This record gives sequence, structure tokens and C-alpha cells, in this order.
Amino acid sequence: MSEPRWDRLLLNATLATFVGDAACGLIEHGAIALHHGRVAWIGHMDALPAAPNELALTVESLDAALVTPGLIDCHTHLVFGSDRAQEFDLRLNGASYEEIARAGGGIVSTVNATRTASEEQLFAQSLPRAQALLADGVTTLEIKSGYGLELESERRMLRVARRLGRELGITVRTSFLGLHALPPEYQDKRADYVALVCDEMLPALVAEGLVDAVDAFCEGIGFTREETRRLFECAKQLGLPVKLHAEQLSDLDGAALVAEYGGLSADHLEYLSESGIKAMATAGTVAVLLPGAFYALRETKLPPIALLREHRVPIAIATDCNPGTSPLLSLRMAAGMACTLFRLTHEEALRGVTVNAARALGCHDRGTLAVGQRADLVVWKAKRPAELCYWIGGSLVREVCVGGESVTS
Ligand code: DI6
Ligand code: FE
Repeated sequence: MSEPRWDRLLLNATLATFVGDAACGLIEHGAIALHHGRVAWIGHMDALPAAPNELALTVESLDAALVTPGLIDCHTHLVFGSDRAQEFDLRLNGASYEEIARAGGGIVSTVNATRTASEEQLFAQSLPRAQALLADGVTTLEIKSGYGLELESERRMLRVARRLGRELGITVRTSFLGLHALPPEYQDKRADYVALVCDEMLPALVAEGLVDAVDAFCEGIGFTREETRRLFECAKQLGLPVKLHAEQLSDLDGAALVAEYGGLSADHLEYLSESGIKAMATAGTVAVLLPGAFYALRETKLPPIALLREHRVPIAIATDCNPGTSPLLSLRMAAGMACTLFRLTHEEALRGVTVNAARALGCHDRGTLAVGQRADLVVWKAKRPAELCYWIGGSLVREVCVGGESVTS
């Protein structure tokens, strides 16, 4: 008998590979081999080149359990101080998100709580949120800054984001969101704040290795197109990819702007126009839809799903986990909401939290199950992909593997 070739071999799995252009790329009665943190073999069990025990050190039969790539949450604001449950009550009593923001609540109240939290406190408060996402199948997570709005606090947020990745053993991609809100001390000095973000904060944080991408909130209560463009020019100089909160509450043509810079994604998009969609299609910019924010704000304007499909813009789904508009701690739940609220098919929603979410982060080594990809995967207490969107709440995860290592058992 020859030496086993692989670390681990999973047999009789229902594999949702997300390889190919449509649906889930399902392989029933499948086998998947993991070796040195990568997928070493995948296919129908009958096609295995030898007897399983000759092939791998560990062999396990999954009894037809569903296996997917590790889920990818490509848009979160998961690191923040305190919470905004009080604002939840105000909204239920009729106040709008914009009214609360203009009255000094909203993002700015989280900025105060984040500025006064130490790095240790911020980490302790954020850790359970990241753990909740991981427990529901997330193995790659994007985390934005944007509640510090001054160098030291933005740095603290990004350092906490990096530490979450290290301590949980998952991948964290950071985005610098200095243009999230105008800090109170700059109320009459917009241009000065934009200059500070572009010319001082961004280069300093990039030099410290804390920034993987650059984001902004292009909105009436956020920043203008021109201010966003100024930031994107700096990102370009520094060789960083850009993404944008665009068309969430109104249409400022932000999607076309981020597409012009070859952006990774435009996110939210309820008010997106067809010309914005065309620009995204041409640039290959992913549409990131955030049904948690749509739900929590009781938004009624749907993102233009039919047009996104028509123009073949890849759609990703994320939690937008944040204390104001989307206190959502399950990406699987976000995928389910995308089906129920936005009428995505379950295949579209699941592509949105795997292959298309990987693309939205520029991480091409994950999001699908294929030979050579990272062995980030989830074994589910489910047999069919639709179940992941169908069940609301509960715990469906049987095992999460990151880089071939089990992080749940
Ligand atoms: N859009 C959002 O949905 C979050 N940020 C943004 O630009 C909300 C952030 C918050 O309200 O704290
Ligand atoms: Fe957001």
C-alpha cells in the first residue's frame, strides 16, 4: 500500500461548489480531499482514483450532508463601541434614520462611544459579534473603520479588526472608511476634514499595513461625489482598491463613480439607476446588497434586481453588521432575507455569500470548492442548499474548516 496522499477526505457529501456560471454547481454523492490547507481533489465519489483509505490519513463519510465554501461577509462595520438600541425605539416611534443623524444621533453617537473605548474594550465588545458570524459559517470577513474619524481611533478600530482575524483564525479584510460621517469638531470645516482623511489619515494607516481597501459613504448625510473622488484619487496613488456605499438613501450616481475607478463593489444600491448599472457591468464592479439595513430601516424601495440580472452584474449579499442600521449577526440570515425581501433565488443568494462575495473582496482563492482553492468550507446540518436560506435562525453548522483546520470541533 502506498503512502496516503491527502490529509483528509470527506465522502458522500452534497457539494455546492459554486463553480460555473449559474446555480450552486452541485455534486451529489461527492468527495472532497483537503491537503496542506487547500482542496486537493473534488468530484463524484465513484471517480476517486483509489480506495479512500489508501488516499487520505483521515476519511469521513458525511451521510449526504451539504458542504459549501466558507461563507464570506464582504461588508461589515463590526468593530464599534456600545450599541444603539435606544435609536431603535426612536425609529419605531416614527423618527427616520436621517432625522436621527441630523439631530446628532446616528453614526456620530457610535463615534463618541468608539473614541472613548480602549483597544482592549473595543476588542472585547467586537469579539462576540465576530464569533457569532463564524458560528454561522463565515470564514472570511470584511471589517470597516469609520467610527473613529480621527487618526488614533481609526487606527484602533483597524488594529482590533486585524486582531480578530488572528485570534479567530479567520481572514479579515479591512476597509478604511474615514469618509463615513463628518465628525462634530469639523462641522463647519468639511474641506479640512476631507483633506485630513486623504492626506494624513489614509497614508499613515496604509504605511502601518492596516488598510486593504478604501470605502466612503457617498450620500446626502455623508459625502459628495467630488469629495469621494478626491479620496479615490489618493487610493489610486497608493495602489489600493476602492468600494463605495452608494445609492442607499438617494441617487448621487456613486456607483458610476466607483466603477470609473475599477472599484471592487458598490454597496446598498436601492436607488441605483440603469446608467449606474451599465457602468458597473462594464467595470466588473460587484453589486453588494444589504437586506439587513433594508429590513431594519423598513425601506420600501427595492434595489433594481431585474436590471442587475439583465446586465449580468454579479450580486453579493452581506450583513452590513453595524449598530445603527443592521445589527445583524448571521450571514445565512442575510441570504434568506435577500430571497424573501429582494426575491433573489436561493442560488443567487448563496452565490452572493460565496463566489460573488469573494470577488467583491478581490479574494480569488476562495468562494468556490475547486482544486487549489483554500480549504475554507462548512459542513451543514442540511442536505440541500435551499435549506440555508429557508431556515430562519437556529444553528445549522456542523463543522467549519479554515485552511483545512476545523475551527468548530
Ligand atoms: N451605511 C450604513 O448602512 C451604515 N453606514 C453607512 O454608511 C450605517 C452606520 C450607522 O448607522 O452606524
Ligand atoms: Fe455599511
